Amino acid sequence: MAKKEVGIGLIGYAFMGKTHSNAYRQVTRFFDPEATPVLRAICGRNEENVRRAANDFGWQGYETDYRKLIERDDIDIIDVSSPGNEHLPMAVAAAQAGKTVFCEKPLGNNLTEAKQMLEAAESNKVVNMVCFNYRRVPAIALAKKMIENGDLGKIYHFRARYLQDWIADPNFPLVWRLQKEIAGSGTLGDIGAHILDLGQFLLGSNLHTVCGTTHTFIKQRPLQAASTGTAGLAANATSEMGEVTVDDATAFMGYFGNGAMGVFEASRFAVGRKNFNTFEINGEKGSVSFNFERMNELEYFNNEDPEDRRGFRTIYATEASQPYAGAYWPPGHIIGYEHSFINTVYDLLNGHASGQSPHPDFRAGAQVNAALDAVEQSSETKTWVEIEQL
Ligand code: SOE
Repeated sequence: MAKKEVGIGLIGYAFMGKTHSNAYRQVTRFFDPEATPVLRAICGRNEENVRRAANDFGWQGYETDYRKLIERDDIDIIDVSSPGNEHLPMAVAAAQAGKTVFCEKPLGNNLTEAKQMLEAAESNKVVNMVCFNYRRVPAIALAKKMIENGDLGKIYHFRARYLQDWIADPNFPLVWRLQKEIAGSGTLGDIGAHILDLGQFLLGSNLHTVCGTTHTFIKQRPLQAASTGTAGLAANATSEMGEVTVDDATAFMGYFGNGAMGVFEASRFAVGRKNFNTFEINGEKGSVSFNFERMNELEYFNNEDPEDRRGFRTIYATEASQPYAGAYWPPGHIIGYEHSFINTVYDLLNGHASGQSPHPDFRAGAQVNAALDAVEQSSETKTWVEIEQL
């Protein structure tokens, strides 16, 4: 029987707009979700750009006002993939209109905003989900399954580093991700949020206390030229300078509710590291280690192997018996970055059809915001900070 069609309205047409568009287009080629997405309209303020995006990414049409998009009766899911300062009004309006809301990370630009979004989603009883796409990388989902299965036993350490280098050049322009009023924070909220979320997801426990620092290496940068393209992270510079108002790098440590120690580092100044999203988890029975730049592999050490055979082994997360992997190619025929979004959208569509919010819901997203705010507070006060538990 044909599945029920569900109308999608996507706000944002840059990097994330492109990854999400591709996911809605591809999902039914690999999965059989309980609702079939129809790409009704993509939304952005610049009409020329959004018209081009609608055409390039395969949308039926476009809107230039998000309120109009949300009002449309043929749209059931509102996808907020705009810069952070717009998440709050858009997600709240979508929830008030009774739509399923799917929002890019971090949920809010701070905890106060995230709480308002959580309240709107819960009081209007709408399905809600935050796009922390790395949760659905098959190797990471496999690590989660192994931890839940008790394969690592009691967890002692979660150690994560998310390193990039795309702003290491001091002449790289002042794009929106470097402006506090738009992005909320810098590396902390952009990529630190991912490793925080992964720690809380994989350990099944929230960070409770934190001590950390944030740092800005380059305080002035050339302003961005209007000629800059819309997809990806590249941008052109002008000769005029402006102030960088967010952090370039952060490091923090803390304790999870289950007693495990967490150590986190995120930087966009790690030259040579492109999307080096890594973690290692050590438990009483074994360890797992992951690096996104080799995203189809999970390193596993089993401390219960015979002593003379012990060592880290590489598991290829491409077996049909492993999470999500069976939807794609035969074992060993690897997948890429875009598939993490396809897997996420698959779960979103099933969540919409069943009325159950898939993980991570707005509560989990707001919990990440609570930890991000606590890191900033710790950096300012040079003290340990208790993280509010939602
Ligand atoms: C830029 O740092 C960025 O695109 C992030 O915004 C994404 O969330 C991350 O997955 C890749 O890098």
